[in-house]
Amino acid sequence: MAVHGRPTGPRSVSFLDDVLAGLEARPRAIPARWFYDREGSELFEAITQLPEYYPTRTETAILEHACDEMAELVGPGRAVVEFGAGSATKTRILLRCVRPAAYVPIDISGDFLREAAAALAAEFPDLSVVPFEADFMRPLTLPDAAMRAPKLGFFPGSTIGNLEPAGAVDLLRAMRGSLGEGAFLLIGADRVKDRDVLVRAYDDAQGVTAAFNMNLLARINRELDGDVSLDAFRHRAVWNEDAARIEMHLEAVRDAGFTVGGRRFFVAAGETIHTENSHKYTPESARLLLRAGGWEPVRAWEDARGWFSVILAEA
Ligand code: AVJ
Repeated sequence: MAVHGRPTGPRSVSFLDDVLAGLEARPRAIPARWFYDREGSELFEAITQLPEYYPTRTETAILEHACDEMAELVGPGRAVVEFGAGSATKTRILLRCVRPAAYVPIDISGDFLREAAAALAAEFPDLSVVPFEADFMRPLTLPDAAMRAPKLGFFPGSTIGNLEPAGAVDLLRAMRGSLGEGAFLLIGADRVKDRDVLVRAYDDAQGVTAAFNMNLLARINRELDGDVSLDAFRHRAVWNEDAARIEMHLEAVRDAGFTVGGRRFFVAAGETIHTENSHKYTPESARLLLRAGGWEPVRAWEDARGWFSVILAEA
């Protein structure tokens, strides 16, 4: 499989733009953020329950285990700013320990965000919950209500791993800018480990991850007036050793011609559409990445197998 980067430049705003540009590019690649429509979010939720998908349960256990120590290191009265609002269980663990003054979940999906925020506000009556609908991949100004307290950024799930190093550094710097002086960042980083463990986590026996990947094609058909034959493609998960990342691709099992948004495309048998990178880190590479992004690591926690880590860093 080719090793490649994506051209940099302004982030396109629409699903259609990203799909058309991605199908035209060589190698073909569509940004992973488009996985998460309602079906995709449900499939991801199912992935987190799979026996092979260790990250969610491992990170949750680390948080449960280290939460009091984390709270002690960051101190009381902070505003917890979560980048993404999809980690209900982990958020609750953190909020119970840290007892912050405010909780600011940031997500581009406003409906989901407001639902999640309302549920949390009901459970934590003393907490000021301030949902903020925004694309956190861009620099942002936090809502006034959260501006007074010092911040604790929370970015679990190793979602940082979806970005290539340059993009990850940009995001960390943007977070540093929005969280301000004296901020902490608590971030999940999945570890480099045995290749078979990694591949199985992204190519499970029940085919849930395959369905998650294939849903991107189904979504293209649903939303972009596409006529892609789903049976012309199959899910592939490969470990790219040089880049230290799992790549997901949709591979054409036969020549496939289709129309999307009125444009005609042809994918030859064996060609792939690259749909996701999930970078994995060593303790050293994670530290280096954080420092390049303007954050000084303070402490790191890991599970007994060293499969996942949660790192606390300081602005
Ligand atoms: C939500 C980006 C952390 O990379 O492990 C799970 C997404 N993709 N299975 C990951 C995902 C395939 C997940 N992140």
